[in-house]
Amino acid sequence: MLSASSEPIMPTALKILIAGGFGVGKTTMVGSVSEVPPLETEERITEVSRGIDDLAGVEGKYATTVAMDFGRITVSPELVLYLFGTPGQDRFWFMWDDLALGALGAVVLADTRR
Ligand SMILES: Nc1nc2c(ncn2[C@@H]2O[C@H](COP(=O)(O)OP(=O)(O)OP(=O)(O)O)[C@@H](O)[C@H]2O)c(=O)[nH]1
Ligand SMILES: [Mg+2]
Repeated sequence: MLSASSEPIMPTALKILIAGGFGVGKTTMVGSVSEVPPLETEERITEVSRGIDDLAGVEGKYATTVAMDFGRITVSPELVLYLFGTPGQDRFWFMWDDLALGALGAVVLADTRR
């Protein structure tokens, strides 16, 4: 992309965190709004998670994020949003601090059915 003076436009990049508890739809949201195929780190939920991760209300969910989600939205030639989705399981919450570093803001999802 070139500006009126033929100078290349370097867009301002803003980091937005997509956070929320287990299974609220963070990965689904990043994948839905991203203009590029999202980076996903989904692994199958196994029997070992029974009694630890509460699937009540999302019984069809078969995978969970084990690191992060990533997507991109170009708002204008001057502005690009980078979306970082957190893992939702309690045991991965320590990663939220690092994922939030440098973020301008966050979207916190809640599943009102649960
Ligand atoms: N009813 C309803 N279900 C949804 C919607 N979006 C996603 N889901 C379902 O809700 C579940 C959410 O799954 P994910 O997107 O993996 O949720 P997540 O927050 O990334 O989960 P973790 O990373 O494991 O914490 C899935 O079973 C989806 O099919 C929605 O808009 N409405
Ligand atoms: Mg996820």
